[in-house]
Amino acid sequence: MLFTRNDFGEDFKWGVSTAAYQIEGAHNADGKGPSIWDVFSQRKKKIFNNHNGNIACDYYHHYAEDLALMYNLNIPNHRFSISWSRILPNGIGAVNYKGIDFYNHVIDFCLELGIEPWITLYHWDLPQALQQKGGWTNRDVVNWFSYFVDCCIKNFGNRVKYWMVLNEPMVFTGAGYFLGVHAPGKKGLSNFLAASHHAALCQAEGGRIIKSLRSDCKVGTTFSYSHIEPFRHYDEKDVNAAVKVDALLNRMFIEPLLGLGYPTKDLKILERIERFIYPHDEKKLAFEMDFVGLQNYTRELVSHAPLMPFIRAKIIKASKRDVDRTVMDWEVYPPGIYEALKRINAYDGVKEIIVTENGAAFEDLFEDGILDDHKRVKFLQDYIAQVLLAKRDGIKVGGYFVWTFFDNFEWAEGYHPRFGLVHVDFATQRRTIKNSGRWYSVF
Ligand code: IFM
Repeated sequence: MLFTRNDFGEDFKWGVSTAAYQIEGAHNADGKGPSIWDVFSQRKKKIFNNHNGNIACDYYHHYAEDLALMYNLNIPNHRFSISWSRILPNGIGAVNYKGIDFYNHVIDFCLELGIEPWITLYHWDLPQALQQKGGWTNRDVVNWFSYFVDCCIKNFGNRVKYWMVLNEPMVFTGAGYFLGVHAPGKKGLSNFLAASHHAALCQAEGGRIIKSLRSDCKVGTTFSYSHIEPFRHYDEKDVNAAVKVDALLNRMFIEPLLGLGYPTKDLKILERIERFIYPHDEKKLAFEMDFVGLQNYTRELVSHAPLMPFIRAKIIKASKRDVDRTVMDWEVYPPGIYEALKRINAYDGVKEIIVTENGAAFEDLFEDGILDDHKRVKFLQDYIAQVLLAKRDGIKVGGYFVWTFFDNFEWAEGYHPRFGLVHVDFATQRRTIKNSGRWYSVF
């Protein structure tokens, strides 16, 4: 290994990321209302082996031991999300003070241990009560979300400095409202475009609300972002297909935020979003964030696909190519994170980039009580080396968070993919530090 944490400088933020539904469990405890994931995961055949997040890592009851473990692993920053329906069971209206207490305990204990809390406001678990009114496809979501943001900042903003508005809007709108493979399981272009426009409005409005209530907070929002290449560089059709997929997967949410509007020139079908746009929306979509969260795992190769509806392009899976890949069938491609950082850095208006997620799921095996996850160690070393290269090349990258602290509920894939630095035995809730966790704590 050719670097240590010191090479990144004292101000560089090292951390781990998690999300409420993936770890907390206690799905109906102490007045929590149901979220779209509570409901979706009860539907048959939606999730690998019909798993659900009812118990997950039971972090709701184990957070103190888990944060102590994080402290022992020398992890100074913890990114986590707030379950909207835990603090507002109906999405708006009455506050559940037991839910507020839970996050107060988590925040206070983090601070006591010297761990900086970084909060994501929305990591995919919309209150079911709001889904019954159309969820993200209903423009009222901008008001509902504003109410939630206001409630979070008023309760926690005095102790939490770092806030992220949304987690990967392209994934929750694409998988949840176009493909129907994530909650709430809706499909179709109209649902997707409506949900996307409202999410884009919320990402900017959320930023404005945070800053207006606490000008001392640092505000960002996160984007999934994969380096994209044509499958055959010499084939003009593949080159054009790659441009379209890049517009959809990488540019659709960051560009309106930066005041550039939706990338309709490179993906004509996006013009249909216009029917959800009201006068003056373009201005409302823009907001100057203090930082942008990059969530990068892989690169995508794209080929022309004349039969693919709307986009005429498809992603060639890693398993169809002769490349190293993870349990998610994502190619291991460390230079991709450098390319993603470089590209985001090139936008005017991006002040700082934090890698808010990067990591890998591999088959983890115990041998004599030791979990030697050498593939994950190498993955992290190779990706972090690229982050260092980017920093040395003048790219404004200010932090790196591993996805994720401990094995947890991986959405439609259930508990099968394990991304953690810490192994969780879901039958006993026993935590075991993997070699990657040991490495991350000392390098
Ligand atoms: O588990 C997810 C997380 O919730 C969002 N980003 C990608 C991770 C791995 O799939």
